[in-house]
Amino acid sequence: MRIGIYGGTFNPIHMGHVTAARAAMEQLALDKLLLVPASVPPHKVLPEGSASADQRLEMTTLATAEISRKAEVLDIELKRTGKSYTCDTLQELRDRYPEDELWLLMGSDMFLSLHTWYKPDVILSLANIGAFSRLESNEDETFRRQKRFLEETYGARVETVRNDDVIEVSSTDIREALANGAGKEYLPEAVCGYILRQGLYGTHCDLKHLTPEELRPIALSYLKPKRMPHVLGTEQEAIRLAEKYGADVTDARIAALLHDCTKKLDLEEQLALCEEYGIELDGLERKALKLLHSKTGAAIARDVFGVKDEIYQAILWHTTGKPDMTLLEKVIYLADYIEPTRDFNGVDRLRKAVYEDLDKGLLMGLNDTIREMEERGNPIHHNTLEARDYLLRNEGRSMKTSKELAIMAAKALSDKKAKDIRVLEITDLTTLADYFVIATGSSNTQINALVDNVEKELHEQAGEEPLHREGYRGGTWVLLDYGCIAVHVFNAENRQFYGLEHLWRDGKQVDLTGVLEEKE
Ligand code: DGI
Ligand code: FE
Ligand code: FE
Repeated sequence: MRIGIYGGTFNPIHMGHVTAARAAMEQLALDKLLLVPASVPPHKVLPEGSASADQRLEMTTLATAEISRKAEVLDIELKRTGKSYTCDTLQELRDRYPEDELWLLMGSDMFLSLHTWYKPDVILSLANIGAFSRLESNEDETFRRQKRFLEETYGARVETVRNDDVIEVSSTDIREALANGAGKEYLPEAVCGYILRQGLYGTHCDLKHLTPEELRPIALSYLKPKRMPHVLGTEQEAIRLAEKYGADVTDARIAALLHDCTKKLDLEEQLALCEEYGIELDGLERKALKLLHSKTGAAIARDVFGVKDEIYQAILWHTTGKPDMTLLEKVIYLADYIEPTRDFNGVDRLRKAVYEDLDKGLLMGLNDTIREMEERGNPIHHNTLEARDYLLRNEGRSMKTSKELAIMAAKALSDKKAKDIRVLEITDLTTLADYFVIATGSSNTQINALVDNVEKELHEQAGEEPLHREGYRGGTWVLLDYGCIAVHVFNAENRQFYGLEHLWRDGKQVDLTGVLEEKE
């Protein structure tokens, strides 16, 4: 592996570093780039508003989003006590990567003075050098002379990295500009957001009244770099959905930008936030890390960014959903689910459904989540189930005709091996029901199992619940009444005795051939 090592104070890391790092990765064909923030000597008094070591580490991590997925941040120099020498860092990395090529990256000033560093011979025996060149003609000559000198004196291997996109700016310039309300264009987006939210380098930002454009960099600064495309994708999808279905686009964007703002926190940190914000948790939530970030994220959105209640709720319910969701809640739940970077199996089917009918898409999304949780053996949160059941109840009723329900019931009976299944249409004969579904079970146990299965299938497929269920004559006749259909299951003797089919002989018998598999 070819590993680049790029050290610096990174106070703050800026686009000059980013373009240099990109050029090095490409021209040296690096497989990995390690960014190593340097420790600042303790005797150096830092001006007020300076970044702490942890803050520089965090900003450097955020900047990798604009460098490469192969870029990582190492805190070895920050962790070390006392003065950090490059040769020590390289030795540590050599121990960690004994088989790999190490490439120490540096700017031209550093490169031209490399022979004056502490133990240059050790440095040059441990690593090759990637020196950034600015392509100025007079520099070229000094560069070549230094390269030859290092090669001849230390047997060094030196490559020049041409940085054509060079950005001539120093961290000092940027700190000064930031204090005067400028300089943002020199910073990676999330780094800028981090500085503003932490009020570093003399910046001031009112977090409570941000437009989506102002919020975006700040929202990104809460994320791991690999999650940033997801949140940006969710914002774009939320805009499209809000426009199509008439939700407030600004609210949707703000909710989307903040919806996963606590996603990177671990269980301990999540629980600490729950404590801080007085968030009550049930048993499942206390153990399921993934269910906590929507609650803590909503709390941060309200507390830090002062979002209105509609946005708070949309973030709060974005992971599980809940019964009777608002338009904005549905938009955020689904934007999160189908945004452009999602690529799970079935995502296109779900996207199509969401743009055909928001509730149809919501039902499909909830069902997909439930199925996935079942397959993985994860417990399903009651809000997820209730969200699904609510939609089934409200949609199922208007979507399924009583005939479809009757046939669904007949199938449920047939699946459990009921005998002699009949469906009678009695719409015109009585207001009792539209259809009777009649079947025979061989024992009380089977009769109950048959009725249980009808109840289960109509619940799951149509969200229908019986108005009542009654057992007569010691369970030899059970009636399940759905209002529009009534399901009767008898034993053979009682079926004959009551003769419902005879009583309702003016009803039309529904042809079940092709609907039920013929069973003896
Ligand atoms: O935060 P994202 O990854 O963008 O998406 P999300 O907030 O919808 O979270 C998805 C995760 O949440 C997914 O890994 C499954 C989990 N989840 C969603 N509903 C339930 C659930 N986990 C359990 N145990 N039970 C649920 O009902
Ligand atoms: Fe989430
Ligand atoms: Fe998300």
